[in-house]
Amino acid sequence: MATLESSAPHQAEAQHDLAAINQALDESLRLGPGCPDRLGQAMRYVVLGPGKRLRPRLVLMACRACGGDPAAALPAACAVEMIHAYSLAHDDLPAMDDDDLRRGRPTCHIEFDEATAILVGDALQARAFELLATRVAPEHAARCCGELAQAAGAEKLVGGQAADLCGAFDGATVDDLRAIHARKTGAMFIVSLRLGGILAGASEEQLTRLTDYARSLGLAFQVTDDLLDVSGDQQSVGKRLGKDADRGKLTYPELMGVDQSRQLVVELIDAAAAAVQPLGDAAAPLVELARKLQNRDR
Ligand code: GRG
Repeated sequence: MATLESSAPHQAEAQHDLAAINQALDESLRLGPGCPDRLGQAMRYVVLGPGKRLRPRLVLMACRACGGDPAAALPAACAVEMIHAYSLAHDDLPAMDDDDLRRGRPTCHIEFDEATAILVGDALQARAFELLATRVAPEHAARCCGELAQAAGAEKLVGGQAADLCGAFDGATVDDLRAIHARKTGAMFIVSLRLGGILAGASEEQLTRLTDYARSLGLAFQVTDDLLDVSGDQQSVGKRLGKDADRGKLTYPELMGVDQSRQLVVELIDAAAAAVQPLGDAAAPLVELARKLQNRDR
């Protein structure tokens, strides 16, 4: 079974990053006395649950790839994970995907209640921007806030979710699906890489390379997400397609078939690797992570 954990030679670095991210998330969610206990507990439940921390890891890796100090990027790493975690908690709500399980545990509105799950999202968004505004180097703070706001806003994450929920997919093409996922999934990958680069003082050319990497990686991630749900036998394909069809959702395997979807992942991972190759040895962990994503099982 393949996970996204790194193997040698970058395993120690990956484990160090993961531990640093988890500790920073924990510390940044110790909220003051004004925060009601139940709200604080729910925020911690949503963020500190057993996620892969892929986006915050990408922040640190991009920072290192551009010669920066990853410790200085930790607040940005926490900020993107908080936005991601809020989006999952809201996506799980009855008004959206109506899911009972997330990260192997009851979703926030099941464990707590719907109003709390909504407020958790509101509070996590605010906390994410507070971290960026107050904890990263002042000369980069405004740009980081602006880029994260763009990625999380109506033209990207929220817009992609809204388009997905519309479900007017009769006659939709792979390009239509890509356009939704570029907003719903891709934008948060792109901003993760860009924040890491910005905090390392990366050049515009380096930022463009990180952006190209993230665009391909984000799409590959989405296609593998669809493929994970259909891996196994045709019966499970039918189940997943039936479920998504009920919800008016489209998947890559449904539109292109399983084999072509797998081929698309291979091409996207190659494109991601090629985008950061010119950054040299420092970008090797990004290439390694992309290759692992190709074979991920969760
Ligand atoms: C509610 C504004 C709003 C947006 C929701 C991200 C999203 C938009 C919905 C999630 C639906 C989904 C399952 C998309 C597939 C790709 C994806 C984002 C999977 C979850 O990300 P992981 O696998 O999760 O990185 P962990 O739990 O590991 O952090």
